Amino acid sequence: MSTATAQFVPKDFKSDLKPIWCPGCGDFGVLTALYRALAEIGKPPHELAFVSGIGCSSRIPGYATSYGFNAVHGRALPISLGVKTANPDLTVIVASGDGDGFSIGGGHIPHIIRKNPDITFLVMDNFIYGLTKGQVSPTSRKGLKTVSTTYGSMEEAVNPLLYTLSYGAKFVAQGTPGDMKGLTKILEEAIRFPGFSFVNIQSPCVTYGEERDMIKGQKEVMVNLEELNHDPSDKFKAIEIAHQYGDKLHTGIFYKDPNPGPSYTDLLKELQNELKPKAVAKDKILEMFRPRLK
Ligand SMILES: Cc1ncc(C[n+]2csc(CCOP(=O)(O)OP(=O)(O)O)c2C)c(N)n1
Ligand code: SF4
Ligand SMILES: [Mg+2]
Repeated sequence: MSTATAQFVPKDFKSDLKPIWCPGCGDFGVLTALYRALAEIGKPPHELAFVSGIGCSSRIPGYATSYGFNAVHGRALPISLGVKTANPDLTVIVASGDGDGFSIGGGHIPHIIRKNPDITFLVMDNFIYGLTKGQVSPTSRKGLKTVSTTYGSMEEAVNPLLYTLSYGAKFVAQGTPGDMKGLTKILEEAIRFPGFSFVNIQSPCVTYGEERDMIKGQKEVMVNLEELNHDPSDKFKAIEIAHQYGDKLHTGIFYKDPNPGPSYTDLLKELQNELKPKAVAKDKILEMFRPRLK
């Protein structure tokens, strides 16, 4: 699937800023996989934009050589839509966390999915609020004791795979830095997908996470979807497998629409081209307002 050019190497996408994540944080692996995937894709850094919210995972735009916007908590998706609309030729990648993406930012998910812009949404799912020192997150398992749930969480966890699949996302995948080769391949395919793509990345928080979610624990429950002979065009099977989120760690592409059709970005371009001949020339715009200014 790769159309790699020899033009770029992973370090071309690395910024001069040194990550300040805790040693061993899963986000280091995610960042490396991203650099590798971007080198494979071969688009130059000035044609890329990273957008994020707030969280450890949301630091990614600072660590990439590209356009970047470290925005406010939970608002990466609408801001990324603005970026993509202003410049549809940019490859836009959103870096988010389980808190940023599914808690404060959760309300944006159904709407970005139904719009289907050509944007890639990456969630570093570590089942916890890392940056703010270990509070319960929407993907934390019921019963988890944290600084904010002293007696154990009493809520059911959000299932990011089921959530996005049932809202109609056309590309849904899951990866982990515990399988770097697999994660790089998934990221490459997600970025190349011509529409909204979502990748849930189980990226361990080594400081506040549970032992079972560290790479060693992940390996005990990791199942490769390709080895299961899962057909990524089978949405119903994808939904069935997604129910095992939290118990098993399935890696690979759950669902990829074989006929994705035009994205919101394509439709906007089409409309703009159609309206262009009727558009008022820039130097005539003031004339339109003058009668009202009198
Ligand atoms: C409006 C607002 N509310 C709360 C916060 C505090 N806050 C910053 S990051 C964060 C959660 C981060 O968790 P997650 O998105 O899972 O990222 P992680 O650090 O785990 O990668 C919270 C609650 C904030 N910055 N802004
Ligand atoms: S607190 Fe957790 S998520 Fe944040 S940098 Fe440290 S290990 Fe990573
Ligand atoms: Mg988190």
